[in-house]
Amino acid sequence: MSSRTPFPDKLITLERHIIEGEHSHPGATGEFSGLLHGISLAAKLVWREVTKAGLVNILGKTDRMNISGDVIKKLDEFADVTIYKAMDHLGHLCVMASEENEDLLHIPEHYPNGKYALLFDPLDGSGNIDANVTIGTIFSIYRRVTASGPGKMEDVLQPGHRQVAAGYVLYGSSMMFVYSTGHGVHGFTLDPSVGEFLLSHENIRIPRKGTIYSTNEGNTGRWVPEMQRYVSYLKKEDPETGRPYSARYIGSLVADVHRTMLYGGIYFYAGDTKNPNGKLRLMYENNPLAYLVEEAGGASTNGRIRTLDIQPSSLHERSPLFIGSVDDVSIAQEFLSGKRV
Ligand code: AHM
Ligand code: MG
Repeated sequence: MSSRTPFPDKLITLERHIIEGEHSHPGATGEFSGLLHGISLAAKLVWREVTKAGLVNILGKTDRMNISGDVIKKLDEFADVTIYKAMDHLGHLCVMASEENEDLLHIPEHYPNGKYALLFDPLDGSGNIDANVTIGTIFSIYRRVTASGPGKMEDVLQPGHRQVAAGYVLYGSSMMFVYSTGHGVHGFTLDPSVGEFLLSHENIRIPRKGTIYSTNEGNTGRWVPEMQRYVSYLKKEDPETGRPYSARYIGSLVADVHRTMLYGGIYFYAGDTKNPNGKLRLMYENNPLAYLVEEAGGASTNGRIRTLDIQPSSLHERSPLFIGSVDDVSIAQEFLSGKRV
């Protein structure tokens, strides 16, 4: 073949990566490829709306509130419905649940039920939409525990360590699809000229210790003294680096955790005197991101136990989150438990 071939040697599309990953598992049915392909298609449709949001005035608030009491913006609603519709007929899912809906989302009766359950946060960080800041979609996949028919609550309310895949899509300066099926974390960047996600970040590994912390420090006054001592520690000169940690906070969890995974450090949203469980949702945010960060060699805890070991009791429960480099999460835990002061 000519050395001037226009086809690069190592052009790995998301689809090829998923299919090749499946082929390495004897007995794989191809359902996973179908599922992840459905999510990537939905994400491209969401991205199309996100990029033209400012132009067509799709922004603006609807009258509805979501279950957590936030006003839902139209783009959230669009993402929510688009993902549901892209996935409801594939035959791989028995049930879905979304951060924007109080109850389970069932598969329409005229479509078959499959063996997986999908949970998603359709548009994380949506408070940032108007400022053109990176937002994203987060997803989490479980194998059903009930035998057949429409999925039930127990298919969804499983601890995070039972996830069989998780990922997120970033709508930022470029669009990225990051996922894991338990064999490393892989990132793909959309080439808009051909409409394909191309492998750009193979086997992401989070540094063992970082130099950045990411949190909404405006909440300091509501934190317990252990938390306040921890953040004072982060601001002291680190003898190893000769400087304190740097603070970075986008306010889109998905983007803050993406940066943390690439550069190392820690993201946290602690509980406080007003909201003892913090703000983030275990099933739609903490669990999928904890699964990915652990797969990348990092750690995640609620301050007491590993995020992925929390037994959920309701769809929309909130939980504190400390996530990132292994050493940084363990230092945080030492402060929270009072071992370090
Ligand atoms: P949401 O946008 O899906 O409602 O998610 C909650 C968001 C996270 O993306 C982000 O980390 C957090 O809320 C920011 O909260 P705060 O404004 O309190 O810092
Ligand atoms: Mg969110």
